[in-house]
Amino acid sequence: MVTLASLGAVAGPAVAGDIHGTVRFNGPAERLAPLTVTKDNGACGAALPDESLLVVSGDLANVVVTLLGAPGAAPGKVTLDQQGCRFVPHVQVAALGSTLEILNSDAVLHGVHGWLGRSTRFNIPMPAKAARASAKLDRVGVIQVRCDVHGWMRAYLVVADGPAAVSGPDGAFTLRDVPPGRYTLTAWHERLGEKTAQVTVPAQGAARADFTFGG
Ligand SMILES: [Cu+2]
Repeated sequence: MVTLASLGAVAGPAVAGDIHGTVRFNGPAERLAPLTVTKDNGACGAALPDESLLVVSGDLANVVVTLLGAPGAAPGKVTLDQQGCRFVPHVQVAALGSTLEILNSDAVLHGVHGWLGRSTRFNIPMPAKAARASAKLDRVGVIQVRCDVHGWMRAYLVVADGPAAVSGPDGAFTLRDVPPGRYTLTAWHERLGEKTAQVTVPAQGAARADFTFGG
């Protein structure tokens, strides 16, 4: 199948630039109550942090920024671990065609269930500490990962057919090696939804795109 990504790879852009940006949250961030642990307290503790909105000094983490119409990273391997009855990392991106490796660092049973919309992409019981499993990420979209044993556990895995990045604790992200051109960027957050921005990557040098959610 001919895709934009494969065409880009064949043509080989003469030059490419990085897109840098920052994601901000405007206004006071909601103070989230800890998640109550309702079972397996020996391994999971009494409460866990709610990671669904991470704002530090106005910078918003865990926003996934994607771009269409340019080649992304080659498929590789991404890892989702379970540590203290949390998924680690909470949000990540993967190139289309990558393999997801799932680990269980806990000594309790987890049931790792990946949903793309209403359809199950993988559903893997992981009973033992250091159990390993894998799944192929062969469809684009946001996979919500839940644990069928522990209802508070959530992670998000964004499978992208193009450049993609996640904002860090400082709100910063970088999309690397984007060929010159005009693009639409999409920024997605699990609670705050989507925003788009136009960006032009010049023939020489880097481009900038900033997002603001909330307020
Ligand atoms: Cu679990």
